[in-house]
Amino acid sequence: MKKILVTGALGQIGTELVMLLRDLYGKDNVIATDIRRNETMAAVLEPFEILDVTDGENMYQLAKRYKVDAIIHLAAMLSATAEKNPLAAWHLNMGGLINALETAKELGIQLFTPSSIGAFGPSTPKDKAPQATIQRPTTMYGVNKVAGELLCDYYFAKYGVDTRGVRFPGLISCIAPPGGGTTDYAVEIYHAAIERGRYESFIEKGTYMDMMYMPDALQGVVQLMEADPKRLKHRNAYNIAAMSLEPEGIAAEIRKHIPTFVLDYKIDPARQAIADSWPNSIDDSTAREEWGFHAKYDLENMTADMLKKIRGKAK
Ligand code: AKB
Repeated sequence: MKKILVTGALGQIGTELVMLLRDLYGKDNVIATDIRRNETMAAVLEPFEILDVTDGENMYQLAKRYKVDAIIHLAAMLSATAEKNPLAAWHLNMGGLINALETAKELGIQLFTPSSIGAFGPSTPKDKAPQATIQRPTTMYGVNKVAGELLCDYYFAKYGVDTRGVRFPGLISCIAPPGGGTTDYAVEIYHAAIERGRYESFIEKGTYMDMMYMPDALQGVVQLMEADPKRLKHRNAYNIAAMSLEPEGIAAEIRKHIPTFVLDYKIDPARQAIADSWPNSIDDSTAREEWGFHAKYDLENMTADMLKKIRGKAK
C-alpha cells in the first residue's frame, strides 16, 4: 500500500485531503504534518508530526523514518498574504518546495505540489487561458508558482523525480477555512449567508475567477498521483477547471435557498488588483486528455451542498 507524507495538513486542502487519502490508503499510511498542532485537528489526523517545511533535514528524516513513497507538499503562503510579506513568501514557498524536491530526489519518491491560477498574469489570455501560454504574473505568489512549476519540471528532467502538479482555481469548502487568498470571498459568502443573511464582498462585482468545489479538487490530486506516467506530457502543472464565478452569480444562486440574502461591497484594492491580474477562466482540456480529469460540481450543486453542510455544522 502506498505511504504518503502530507505537508500543510491542517490547511484548507490538507485537512480534507488527509481524510480522503486515509479512506483510500489506510490511516497509518498517511502521515499528516504541519508547522504547529491544532489540538482538535491534529488528534483527528493522527499520525501527525510537527514539520516546518523550511527545515529540510527534518523533512528528509521524517520521510525516511516513515518510509513514504510520496510527498504531497501543500504548505505555502497564499496570494494576498504573500503580497503583504513578499520576502517571507519567497522563503516559505520556494524554501519549502526545494526541500520537498531534494527529499524526493534523495529517497527516489513521488512528489505532488499544487500550482495555481495565480501562475498567470495580465498578459495571459483572459478567457480559457490555455495549458501552455504566457506566464508573467505580477504577484510574489505568482512568481513563486511559476518558479515552482519550472523547478518541478527540472527535477523530473534532470533527476527523474516523479513530480506532478495542477493549477488549482480558487477552492471552495466548508471544513477548514482558507487563509490569506484572493478567492477567499467565495468561501466566506456561504458562511455569512447562513450566519447573518448578508455579506460584504472585498472583490468587485463582475470580477470573474475560476473556482472549484473541494471534492473535485481532491479527486483531481488522487487521480493525477495514480495516473499512468507514460500518458503525462505536461506534469507541472495541469490546468484544472470547474466554473468561472463572480460575486453576483454566487449571490443569485444563494438566493434560490435564502431569498432575503443581501450582498454588499467593500472593495479591498490590494486583493482586487490581484484578482484583476488573473484570468477569468482557464482551459483544462489537457488534463482531461492526459489523465481524464472531470469536475462533477457546478455552481448549482456546489451551492446546495455548501449550504446544507454549513447548516448541519451550525446545529
Ligand atoms: C489564492 O487566492 O491565493 C488561492 C489561489 C487561487 O491560489 N486560493
